[in-house]
Parts: sequence; structure tokens; C-alpha cells
Amino acid sequence: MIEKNETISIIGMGYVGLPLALLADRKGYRVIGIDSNRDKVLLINQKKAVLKDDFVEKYLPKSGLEATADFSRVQESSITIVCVPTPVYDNHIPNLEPIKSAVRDISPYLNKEHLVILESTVNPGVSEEIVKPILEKESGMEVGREIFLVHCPERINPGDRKWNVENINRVIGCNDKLGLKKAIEFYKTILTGKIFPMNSLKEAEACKVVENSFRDINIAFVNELAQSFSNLNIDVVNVIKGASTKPFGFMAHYPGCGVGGHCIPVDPYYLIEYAKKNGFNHDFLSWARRINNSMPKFTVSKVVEGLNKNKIAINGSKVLVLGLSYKANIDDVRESPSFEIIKELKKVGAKVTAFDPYVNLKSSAEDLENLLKNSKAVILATSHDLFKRITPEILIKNKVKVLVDGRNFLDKEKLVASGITYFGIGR
Ligand code: SAJ
Repeated sequence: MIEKNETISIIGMGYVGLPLALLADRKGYRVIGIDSNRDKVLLINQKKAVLKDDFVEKYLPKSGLEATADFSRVQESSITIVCVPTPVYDNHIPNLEPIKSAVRDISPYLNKEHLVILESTVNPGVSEEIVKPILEKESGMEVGREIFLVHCPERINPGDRKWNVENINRVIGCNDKLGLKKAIEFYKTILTGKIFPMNSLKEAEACKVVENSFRDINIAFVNELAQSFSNLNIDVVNVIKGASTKPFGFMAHYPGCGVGGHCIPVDPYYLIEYAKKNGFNHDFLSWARRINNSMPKFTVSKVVEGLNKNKIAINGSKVLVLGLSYKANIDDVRESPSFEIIKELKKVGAKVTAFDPYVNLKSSAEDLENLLKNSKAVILATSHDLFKRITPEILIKNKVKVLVDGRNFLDKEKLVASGITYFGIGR
């Protein structure tokens, strides 16, 4: 039986681990947050929010959470939850080093009956083929009998004000009944969301990569439509909205200048690589990744086309990129397409500047004015609410000729009527 006065240790005080630690603390557990980043540990113990997150900003100041860089503190706990990043290398091969080192670091300090939960997103097979052997070798205990290994993939949606660590439904997988039972008992004490037990570790791992691959392929579908409809003079956004009037069998996704973040453009590669090792090529998933990865180049081609229309060479022209974060109103730049756009612009000789007050906290409204001045073209790459102030008047005042709306975010009709050369993505 899981007692509320038990001690939980959580490895990785990032956008997954920190909200989870604060939730467990709020539910009465003693929580030790472990992170190898000593600066982050210091800030958390000073109750300073180390990431922009409503939940963290609300609960950290009054929490009893204790942060440390000392992995031996795991021995004070009976449940350890691993929430470390699972990135890919530049060649898209999964990088499991953070997981492997976290598991190696906790193993010597596990107690008998310890429940180890992996929340990081991984491909099917990682828990039983990589994590389990390390746990058993380094702890000297048998998984499923002396210690327990469970996978409960995180479903945090950064910036989401409705769905949070407490109310999101979760799936849980384990290869033994007792471990599954313990994990369900634990999550029931902290979640208001529903808990769905899966039949194995692999099924739970597969859920998460399937969820995010589903999103990636659907975005790729509308990104391909956007490129096709650009030639057909059809507004793809209106078509998607029209298709959405069908009350069943359709789920709207929208085209854009690229797919960023640490989930959607990354998770499919975990499945692609593991399946390849086991004799299957996910041609469809791979092609969807190629389509999404082609969007920054497609976006820059619209800048070139727009400048040509104004008889301006892109070579030597000032081009301003608005937005560096991978999605609206957050400061996360991981895998952001903005950086690919900047790279492609430089390849064709543009003089590139960028503006994102979420990323460069010192930037101000006057900076934006100065950067707009004499920019021949502007790309809106992130749909931060504050970019709604990019009006035709501001653009004309600053002699901007071309506006490429990478998120179909601005008022196309007004911009076109003002004489600005406007391109959306697929409209
Ligand atoms: N994007 C599009 N078109 C779309 C939706 C997104 O181009 O229709 C782009 C965004 O601009 C961004 C990238 O894709 O660059 C990812 O956007 P996202 O909304 O999927 O945001 P994420 O990366 O924060 O995804 C998270 C994921 N949550 C978890 O992995 C736990 C994902 O599973 C969620 O579906 C997603 O939030 C969500 O629904 O908001």
C-alpha cells in the first residue's frame, strides 16, 4: 500500500519533473528533486521559478520541495521517478545517454521494494532492454521481484492552461502485476486524471510515440497540402476550416513554417529507429518527417518570391524573423524551425535579424521598431500574441515590402489591401 507520508525522489527538474514534484508535494508526500544542474537546484531551493509554467509559478513558492544534486538521497525514498530529456542527435538517432546515466546514478541507492517509474518519452523496448539491465546490474536486485520498473509516459503540454500534470489522463505499463498495482495506487493519490493500465512496458512506451507520431503525420499532411494549394491558388486554411465542419472523422491540424519542440519532431525518430533495428522501415513516418523538415526552406522560398515581385534581390537584403520559440507564448526554442529559416536565409545571402521577447528578455518594443526599419521582408515564425501588433501601417512606415506569415497568424486581407506582398503558408 502506498502511504502518503512516503518519500518520493524525482530525477530531472525540468518541464516534466518539476511540476510533478510540486504536485506530489501538494498531495502530502515528502519530495526530493534531484538534478545534476547545481544552478537549477540552488534556484529551486530559493523558490525561484526556473521555468515559465503557471503550475510552477503558483506552487513552488509555498512548496516543501527539496532540490539537490546528490543522487545518494534516492536511498531516503521508496519511489523514484525518472523525468530526464530524451533528445535525438543531429542525425536523428535517439540519444538515450541522459536516461542511461540517470538510471546508473540511482541504482546503487534503491531500496528493497523500490518502485522505479520512467516518465521520459522512449520507444518501445527501452525500459526492458536498456533500463532494466542497468537497474539489476547496478542495484544487485531483480526487477519484478525485489524492485519494480514501470513506464508512465509524461503528457505535459507546455503553455497549456487547461491540461496540467494533475488532470491529464495517463497510461501505465509494467511487466509484472505487483509493480503495476503499486504504480496505479501511487498515481491515484496524486492525479485527478484517469489512469489506464496497459498490458506491458512496451505498450505504454508505444502509446506515447504513437500519440506524437499521429500529430506529426497530420501536420505533414496539411503542410503538403499547403505547398500544393499554393500553386492552385486555394486557401488551405479555409479548406481545413471547411473540412472541420464535418462533425466526425476529421481532426484539424494547420500548416506552418515548420514543426519544433522536444516532442513532435523527435518522438517519431525513436519509433523509426527501433523498428528499423527490428526489420521494418517506417516509410510513411519518415516521409512525414521529411515534409515537415522541408517547411523552413519552403517559407524562405516565399520570401525570395515576394522580393522578386518587388524587383528586390534577397542577396544583401535585410530580413527580420519574428519569433524564435517553437510555439506561441513560451520561451522554449528546442528544435525550433526559426533557426532553420535563419540558416536558409543566410544561404541565399540575406542579412538576417531576429526578434523574440520570450527568448531575449531584454528586447523591447523599440527594438522591434528599429529591427523593422528598412527590413525589406519580415517572416512571422512564431505566433506569439504580441505579434498581433504587426499591422500594415507599421510595416509600411518601416518600408517593409514582403510579409511571410509562417503561422497564418496575421490579417491576410488587411495586409494584401495595404499593398504589402503577403504570403501565408498555403494561403
Ligand atoms: N504545429 C503545426 N501545426 C499544428 C500543430 C502544431 O505546425 O497543427 C507545430 C507547432 O507550431 C510546433 C510543433 O508543431 O512548432 C509542435 O507543436 P505542438 O502543439 O504539438 O506542441 P508540443 O511540442 O508542446 O506538443 C505537446 C505534446 N505533448 C506531449 O508530448 C505530452 C503533444 O503530444 C500534444 O499533442 C501537443 O502538446 C498539443 O496538443 O498541444
